[in-house]
Amino acid sequence: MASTSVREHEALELAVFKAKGQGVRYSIVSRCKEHLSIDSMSGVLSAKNTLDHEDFSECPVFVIATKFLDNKPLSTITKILIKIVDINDNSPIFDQQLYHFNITENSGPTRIGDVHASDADSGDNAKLYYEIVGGDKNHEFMITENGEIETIRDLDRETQAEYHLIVEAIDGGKPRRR
Ligand SMILES: [Ca+2]
Ligand SMILES: [Ca+2]
Ligand SMILES: [Ca+2]
Repeated sequence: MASTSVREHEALELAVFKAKGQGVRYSIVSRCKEHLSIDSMSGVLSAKNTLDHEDFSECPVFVIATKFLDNKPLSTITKILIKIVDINDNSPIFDQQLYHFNITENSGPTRIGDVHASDADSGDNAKLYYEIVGGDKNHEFMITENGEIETIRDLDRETQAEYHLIVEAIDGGKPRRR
């Protein structure tokens, strides 16, 4: 099957279909039909900017060419596969806005809890990294690539009883989104 690719959300001419004969009209059948258009006269197939990789990563399209001979329709069908290339158009979103964790003082390096974000894109555009960007001025905490927050050393309740850490999730796209 012929195939072509297009970046999501980009209006673009994809292909031109030409069937033999006079007065041929073109139409398409596809599950992403509303995000495509075909010029019934010229056979030019285009993507609309609504084509969304997060809905369809690829999309088979049947192109039907029809002409009339003695008032009888004659049709021929050809197929093209449209691959929709992901762009980094979604930022990571945390499952919760606020996480609460408790920890006992003087417990040494300890895992205190997990945070988790998700990203609607694919591949590197959805690969997430976590960073503590605030609330840790004495560098007492770290976060792993899986979002596990750990203490690096003993915490002392009498010195500080509560921490408000700010964690950011960053994806691996270009440019990266947070
Ligand atoms: Ca999208
Ligand atoms: Ca992303
Ligand atoms: Ca995307």
